Amino acid sequence: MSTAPASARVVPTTPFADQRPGTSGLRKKVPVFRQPHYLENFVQAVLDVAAPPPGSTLVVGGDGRFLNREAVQVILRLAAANGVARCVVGRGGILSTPAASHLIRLRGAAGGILLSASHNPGGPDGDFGIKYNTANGGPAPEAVTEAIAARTRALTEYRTLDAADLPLDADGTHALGGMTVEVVDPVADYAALMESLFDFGAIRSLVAGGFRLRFDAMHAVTGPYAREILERRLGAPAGTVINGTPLPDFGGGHPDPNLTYAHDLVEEMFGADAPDFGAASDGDGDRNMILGRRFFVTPSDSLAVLAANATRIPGYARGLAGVARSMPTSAAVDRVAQALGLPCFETPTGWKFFGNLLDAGRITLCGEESFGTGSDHVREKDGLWAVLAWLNVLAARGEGVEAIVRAHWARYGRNYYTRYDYEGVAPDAAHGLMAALRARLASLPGTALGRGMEVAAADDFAYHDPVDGSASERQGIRVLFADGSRIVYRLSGTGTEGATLRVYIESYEPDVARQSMDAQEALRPLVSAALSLAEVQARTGRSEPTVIT
Ligand code: VG1
Ligand code: CO
Repeated sequence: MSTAPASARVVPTTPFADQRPGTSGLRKKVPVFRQPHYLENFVQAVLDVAAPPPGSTLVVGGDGRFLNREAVQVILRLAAANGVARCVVGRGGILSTPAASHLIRLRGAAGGILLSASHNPGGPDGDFGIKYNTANGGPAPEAVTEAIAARTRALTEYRTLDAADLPLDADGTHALGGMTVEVVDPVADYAALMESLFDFGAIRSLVAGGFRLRFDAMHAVTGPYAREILERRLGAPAGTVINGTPLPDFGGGHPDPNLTYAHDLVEEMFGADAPDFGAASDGDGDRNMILGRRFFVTPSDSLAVLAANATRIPGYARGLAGVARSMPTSAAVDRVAQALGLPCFETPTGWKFFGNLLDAGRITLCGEESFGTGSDHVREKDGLWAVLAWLNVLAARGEGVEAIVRAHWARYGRNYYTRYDYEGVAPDAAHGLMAALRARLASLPGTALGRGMEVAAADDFAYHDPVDGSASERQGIRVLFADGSRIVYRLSGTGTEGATLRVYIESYEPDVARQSMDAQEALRPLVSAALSLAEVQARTGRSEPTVIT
């Protein structure tokens, strides 16, 4: 145990007006975070609001992006000066978001401070982010993030220590002022949790039998996790994990697992000698993309397929308590819930809204259309968990990805789905578009947006948490049609430049003979109705979206 000389110090500061957490914590450009006192202010606000009781532990770690290392040292000094008893830190300051969530729960920590801007690019001009998770391992609920935002605007000083940086690249224990800092293997506990949920023997046999898989870690945090689990524990050949070395700038790419950004993987999976299964994860390891040979599984379908097949996985063999999806996520999982007689909840966008339902044991699986899938094993979405769940189902059923999804559609119907993102829109234009839609909501029911497209209902989604009764209003505009088709409009809460408008479009197709269309083709009339209803081109000046998923 080494002892760093340390003396506490109170630093006067002026509050920052722009430290309001969004969908998933505070996300800003790196130069914003590098302003003097900026990070310290936010961390002090978190510590003031969290007020960890005497003797408590905090978990600290991040996805390894630019500024991660420096930020961890700053957080440790503030935690020590604020009387935190112990900090558990991933070696090298690294923890994937789901691994951090697990560690908080495993150690009975009061909470955790997670450093990531998820799928946003990193580097000196890229994005950085910081998020507070509570004792359940999940993102702080809205009441807490609101209190943190209020505190950031009121702070006039923060407490830190004058102490040298701690050596975080080897496991071990250090003293920092009166606090103990424990540096741990970021992978071991998480890998053990995965092994407790899934049939590793069956997956090992599948792989040994010649089933070929590829995992793209996108130079982000999951590289070491995937190598340990897929290559070492499940016996996949070396090289199964590509882009497996985490880099502070993710190799210059967007660590975003979708068809646009995971290009190395997509090229291989849609190429001549494609493996049987492909997957990718994002910057902090909580997202996942699942591919079969020349076949893309939408995240909404992935959730539905996993719900329908959950009892084939040892960790879920006793069945599911219920399921949940975020509002813009397709209703594919609702059909499964209906067939299985399971409760199904519709929550606002963002994982924090699943926390109460998971804690109360009302749901077991949940997911979002934005490549997020997870369960009650942690309180974050979990990219590698989803990959292992799929591998377990594939091993148990002995069928391929495409065959399983097509059989699923044949039984439950297919929800065609797409999302249009307009990034970097002038904020006034984006807010104006939403305001104009809101103003028309009452007059929409009964109007036809095109042939056979009569609006059945329209609203601005409001959520009433069935566990604690809290209300979240204005969570996105829904335009609903009698045949189950939907259009949803909302503004992103994770962007760092201008506003991002998201338009989500879905239709339902029960007829097997009509389930093999290209999704863009199938949704064309609904997409054009959605864009003209909101006057997207006139209001944003954009004739094309930035990204289509
Ligand atoms: C986006 C997604 C949302 C997800 C959030 C955080 O939010 O739409 O579903 O929960 O990112 O994901 P928004 O507000 O930009 O639409 V990530 O992997 O932070 O952690
Ligand atoms: Co993420």
